Order: sequence, then structure tokens, then C-alpha cells
Amino acid sequence: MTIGHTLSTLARLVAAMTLSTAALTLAHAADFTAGPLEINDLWVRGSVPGQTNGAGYLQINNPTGASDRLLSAQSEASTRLELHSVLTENGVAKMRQVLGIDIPAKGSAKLAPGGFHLMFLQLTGPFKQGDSIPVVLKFEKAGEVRVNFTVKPSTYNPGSTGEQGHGGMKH
Ligand SMILES: [Cu+2]
Repeated sequence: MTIGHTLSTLARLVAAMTLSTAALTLAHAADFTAGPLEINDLWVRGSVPGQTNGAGYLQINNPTGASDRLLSAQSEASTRLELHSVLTENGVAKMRQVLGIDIPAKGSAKLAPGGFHLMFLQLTGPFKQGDSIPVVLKFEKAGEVRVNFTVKPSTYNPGSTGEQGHGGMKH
């Protein structure tokens, strides 16, 4: 029966579409995705007058069994955008450029004040609270993804531990 066959094909198609919609809904639980990677909680502090650099923070979850690596980032918001870590030497916190940030299998990488961050060098304009800063992240396996960082108040300090951020650090 042609009609019966068509109907069952249609039913299968609808079922498949429903499944893929469910998968999409799950994926959108993350702010952004790059392949299997889930990227959340992207933010920068608002800049103050005269401020030339800024730091970006985010969390990357990797639900897969294979590690990945954040290799680089690009943005028109600054002349250069580097990956940085913070090292403490003789009690002094210093930032260092790193060539990549590992995202372990079944794990996550958290870029947060006092640790890894994206370093915006020579801002092309102020970071205004409430704006979003577009950035392209490049991963070794997941490839490139365009994301947005939310600009928080210049005093924002999540889960404050007295960390004062970047004020006194040298490049
Ligand atoms: Cu830095």
C-alpha cells in the first residue's frame, strides 16, 4: 500500500524530528556549544576610564571521553587577545601567556579570577556594563565557535574571596 507506506515513513520522520528537537533543547541548556563542548558563564568586568586591558572568564565542560584544548581566541574588542594563567612567585601574582588550556575528558576548564583567563590587550573601546563582547574561540578538536561575553559591573567579583583581580598585576 503506497499510502500506508508513506504514512509510516511520515511517522518515522516526525519521530526523528521530535528526537532531534529534544537533543537541540538539551544542547541549548549551555550558553554556547562547540561540537560536544558546553561553554557557560562568559563574562568580563566593565572597564573604568583609562583602562587599557581586560580579562575574560568562562567555563568549558567536556562531556566526552576525549580531551580537547582551547588554543586561541580572537576579538575585535582588543588589539590582541591572549590566553593567560596567574602564577604566584615570591608572594607576587604575575600573569603569563600560555599556549593552550586543556579541557580534560569528562571534565571541565574554569577560567576565573586568580587563574586562567582570556587577556584583552589594548581595548578598542570601553567595556560597558550590559554590553556583550563577541569573541571567537578556537579549540584543537571542536574547532572555532563564536561566543559572547557579558559585561558585568567593574566591581563584580563572583564568589568573592578577596581576590582583587588584575589591578596590580604586571605583564
Ligand atoms: Cu592576563
